[in-house]
Amino acid sequence: MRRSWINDHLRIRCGILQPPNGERPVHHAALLVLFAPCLFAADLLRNPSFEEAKDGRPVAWTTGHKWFAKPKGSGLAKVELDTTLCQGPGRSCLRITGSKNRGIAQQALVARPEWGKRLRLSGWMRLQDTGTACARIDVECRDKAGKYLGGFASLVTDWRQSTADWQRYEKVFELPEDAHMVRVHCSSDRANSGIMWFDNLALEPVAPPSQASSSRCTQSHPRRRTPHPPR
Ligand SMILES: [Ca+2]
Repeated sequence: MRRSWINDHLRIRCGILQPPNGERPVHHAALLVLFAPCLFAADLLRNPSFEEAKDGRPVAWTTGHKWFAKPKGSGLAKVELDTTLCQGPGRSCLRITGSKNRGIAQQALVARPEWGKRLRLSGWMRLQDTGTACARIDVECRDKAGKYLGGFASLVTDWRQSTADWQRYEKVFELPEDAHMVRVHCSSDRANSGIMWFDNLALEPVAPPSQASSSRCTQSHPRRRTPHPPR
């Protein structure tokens, strides 16, 4: 039934079917490209493309995590919205600008049974003059008691690239059984004085291996430890 509705919806969007309420069909193929992924994927993240802002800050993402400052006393890199460029459609992305320090933005989610245990993390990153520092997108989990369970997915840029255009990274991973709090970080992994950009993240449930038609894992380089607060 659902598949039939989706097929009809797409065919109306393409102008193949007439909509039942007399609404004019939309003929732009670009709209199909824009809307089709929304029909098949459910991003668990809020504001994954950094298009929602309040008081100039990205909605649903927190910054100012002083525990992340390294080296000690160096403060945090500036984490802000960049409205001068973005990856793909949209008008903004997340930017971390270092000043001999590193920075982080974080979003916390409470795990829900309907997600299942198999998830896909993906996102785009871009670099400018970051030296050997890497941009990262990480997932870490805690149980109900707040016990740290570890890092479970890390998307990391190549440390040999100091400047690089937008590149997409993706990894499929399993949530631990006791996962309750799931935190997603965008961060710079070490002190640098360059700029890192992040855009169009996604954290999506995927079917178990037996049902998945494709569950490729690419560009995953968990070279360094997932960042987490000192205990
Ligand atoms: Ca964006």
